[in-house]
Amino acid sequence: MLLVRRVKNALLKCFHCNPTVMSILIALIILWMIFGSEPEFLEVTDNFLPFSKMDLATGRDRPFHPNCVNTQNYLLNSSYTKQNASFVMLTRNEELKDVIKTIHSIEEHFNQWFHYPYVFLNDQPFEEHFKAKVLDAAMGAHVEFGTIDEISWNFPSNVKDSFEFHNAIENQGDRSVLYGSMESYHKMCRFYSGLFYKHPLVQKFEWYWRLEPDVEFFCDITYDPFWEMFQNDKKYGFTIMIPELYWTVPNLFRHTKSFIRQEGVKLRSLWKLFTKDYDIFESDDADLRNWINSGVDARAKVSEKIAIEQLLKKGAESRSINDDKEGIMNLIKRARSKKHIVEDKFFNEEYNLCHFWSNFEIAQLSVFDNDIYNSFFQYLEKSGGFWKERWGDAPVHSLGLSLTLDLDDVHYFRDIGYRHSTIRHCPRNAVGNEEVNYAASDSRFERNNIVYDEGRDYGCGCRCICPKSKREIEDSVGFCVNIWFNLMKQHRGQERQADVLNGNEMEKSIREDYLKQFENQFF
Ligand SMILES: Nc1nc2c(ncn2[C@@H]2O[C@H](COP(=O)(O)OP(=O)(O)OP(=O)(O)O)[C@@H](O)[C@H]2O)c(=O)[nH]1
Ligand SMILES: *[C@@H]1O[C@H](CO)[C@@H](O)[C@H](O)[C@H]1NC(C)=O
Ligand SMILES: *[C@@H]1O[C@H](CO)[C@@H](O)[C@H](O)[C@H]1NC(C)=O
Ligand SMILES: [Mg+2]
Repeated sequence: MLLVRRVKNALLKCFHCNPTVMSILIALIILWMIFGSEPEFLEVTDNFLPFSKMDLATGRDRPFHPNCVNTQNYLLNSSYTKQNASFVMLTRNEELKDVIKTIHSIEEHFNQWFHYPYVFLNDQPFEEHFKAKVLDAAMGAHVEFGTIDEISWNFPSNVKDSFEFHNAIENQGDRSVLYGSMESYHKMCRFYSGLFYKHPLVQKFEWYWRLEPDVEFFCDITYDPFWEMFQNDKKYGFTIMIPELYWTVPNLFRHTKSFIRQEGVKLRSLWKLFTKDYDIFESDDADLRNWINSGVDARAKVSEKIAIEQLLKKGAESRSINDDKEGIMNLIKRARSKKHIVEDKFFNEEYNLCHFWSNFEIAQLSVFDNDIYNSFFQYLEKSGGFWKERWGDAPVHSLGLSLTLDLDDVHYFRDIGYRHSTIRHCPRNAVGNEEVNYAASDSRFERNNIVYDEGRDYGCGCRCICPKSKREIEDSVGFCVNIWFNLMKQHRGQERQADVLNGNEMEKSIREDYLKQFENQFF
């Protein structure tokens, strides 16, 4: 409430108002702060329906099957071929309980029918007890346990013993960057960013499905996602896409752009998903030039400037500010707003912070194990961002993938209900999904008297049981899904160019309108 007090003091100084007017104003300001301001990424959509109730299927990407599949028949289809694939999980001995939870969930909802093998990786050797319990839970699926060598796990020796290294990690703790002060977390992100796919046990396969301890699957996956991806020319699949916390990656995009320039990389259409096209705003006002990124921003920001300008002018003339709530609101809004990532605004591009949430991934190893991605990782490693900042493997993967993949190479597994930590995606069931019988492969997976959520329009889930308590990520942080959907609705290659806006003209016309509106009030 410091802000309120500051505004109040400022107002008292500027305008000699009486306390009643002041109280009303303060009350309005508080109401506005509670109801009027949602962080940008929480705005769901300007569409009428929440995303979770919309049909997001497009000609370019849709769930592989609109409904549950009869898995017994599916497996008998003579064209079906089991893929060269495995699950991959990095974990620690002490996470055994959570590892078992994950295995139970994926076995029950998918692997009881498909029997894909597992690869477990650790920077320490796995204990015998851990191995025995995991083998038991995996129900006969093949399991491999691997240790990660020191070179792959640790930072290079010239880095890891340096003062700068320890200082940087400590400093991120002081600044409360999420997980920034945990050295092991930095190692984990670096390993997943550029090294997991080099591990000899992972290299034995063409495809992988990444798992983590304590994740949960809510729906049955009654077909083979590897096979369907192969059949449909998809190379990378995700189930949750969200924006990254800005302070974990302030320089990631800048380094990515330098890499692109240095190597002369030809960007692919997936790049569009992660970069904000913004319009070029030409104006004599340097502040406006820095604040404005698009035509949509422009009108709002210019109006805001004019409202503030008029407010201050009236203050100077000692007139009543009673009728100028708009000016006050704008003054506060400007004081509260965060500057855009100006450093990243070169070549008309800015990272929108969206990324595929990489704790779930189904992909071909070659999307990472190729010359471009490998040298991208080496370049990032040299920049020091894995320790100077706390780059997550998710934004690194996403930006790196867009150097080699097109939008059409990526698949949204919207039908896979999934939870990791407190974030979850759970689709509405497909209409008629209960008509396809569930057939357990083993008595451990028998189900009795389970009532599944009713099928709904545009539902794509198979026998999902969605927890009621938590919010659907498509609706609570739908900003990235919206960008995905809008791109996938377009035809291949149909891309928008930056517009050049005449800021001075716009300002002049908005000012005229604004003044006219006041004249109308007075007469
Ligand atoms: N072997 C090993 N595995 C690790 C280490 N740090 C993280 N991991 C694994 O890497 C994955 C992600 O790490 P977490 O620390 O859980 O990160 P997170 O899931 O983003 O964060 P939480 O929401 O706090 O769980 C998990 O599968 C961990 O088991 C480590 O030092 N050694
Ligand atoms: C077998 O699979 C092919 C390709 O996936 C599909 O086109 C065909 O309809 C399937 N056949 C049956 C009987 O389901
Ligand atoms: C699976 O893929 C790996 C990596 O490409 C290869 O070395 C291996 O021979 C393949 N295995 C099978 C059974 O095709
Ligand atoms: Mg975790």
